[in-house]
Amino acid sequence: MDVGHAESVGRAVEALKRARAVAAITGAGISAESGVPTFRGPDGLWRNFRAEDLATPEAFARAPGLVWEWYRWRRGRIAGAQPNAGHLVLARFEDRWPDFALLTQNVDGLHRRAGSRNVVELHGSLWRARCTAEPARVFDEMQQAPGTGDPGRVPACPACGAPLRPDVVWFGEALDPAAVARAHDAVTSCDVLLVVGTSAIVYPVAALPALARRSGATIIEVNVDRTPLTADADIVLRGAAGVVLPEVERLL
Ligand code: BJW
Repeated sequence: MDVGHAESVGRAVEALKRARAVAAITGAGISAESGVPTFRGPDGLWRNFRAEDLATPEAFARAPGLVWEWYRWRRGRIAGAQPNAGHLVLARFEDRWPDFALLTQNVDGLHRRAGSRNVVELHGSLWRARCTAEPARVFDEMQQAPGTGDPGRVPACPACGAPLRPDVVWFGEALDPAAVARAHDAVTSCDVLLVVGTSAIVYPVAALPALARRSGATIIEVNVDRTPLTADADIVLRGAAGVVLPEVERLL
């Protein structure tokens, strides 16, 4: 460990030891070490697929079969993935801080599989489908909605027959207001906000660290690269989440 990094880890540990309330925002980078592709960056999904063709309501209206195929392919990759050391540390943080809030942009479900219970899935979940005619009709884990795993099929709502769609948030769509309200509560009431493995460019989540900072929180960024947040973070821990988070936990 280089001296600068060791010093930053030490500062992060001190801030966390003093904190009464802690929250974390995570992005695709935390699942990268589990083998789940990120969106941006050299091997990111958006290098091979266009967001406009797959992750917008217009794309689904144009080609629902293609969009379902893409989500089935991603579910296949994620089904074989395991939570990594980074997910596990954040799951254990719930025991250390009873109000620990985990705000994730990820739709892969790996935080829950790692044991986190207080998870706000701000961009939805790959493992749920919902009715396009009645959005309140959500089918958990695909079990209650037959056909969501069948290749080449646009599954139908078992209640009304309308097409089902993945229960995720696409570009141009509003996030669930209840989830956003929980995220706002968490970032405005925490003493420390960890921002882990996100490019910090997709709104409205990208606005949360600034809100936390205005509310007095210390911002700790964990990322392998610089992001637009880096300059405004109080402490930057440069490295892989699955390495850095266990380093921090060991010293707590
Ligand atoms: C590691 C690592 C390791 C790698 N360890 N680190 C204001 C300003 C500008 C634009 C907008 C704005 N408000 C809204 C917009 C438009 C848009 C937006 O933000 N666009 C930007 C791109 C500019 N936002 C929206 O459209 C949102 N909706 C909205 O605002 O609605 C308003 C509205 C109100 C009322 C009515 C109607 C509308 C919705 C955004 C939805 C995003 N959806 C996606 C797809 C989800 C479903 C799916 O998975 O298929 O969410 S896009 C994609 O990006 C996905 C992610 O959750 C999200 C963020 O990506 P993330 O997690 O940061 O991943 P990467 O790949 O970008 O970064 C990985 C990072 O990890 C990198 O930094 C690496 O360095 C790092 N890393 N390995 C640590 N081992």
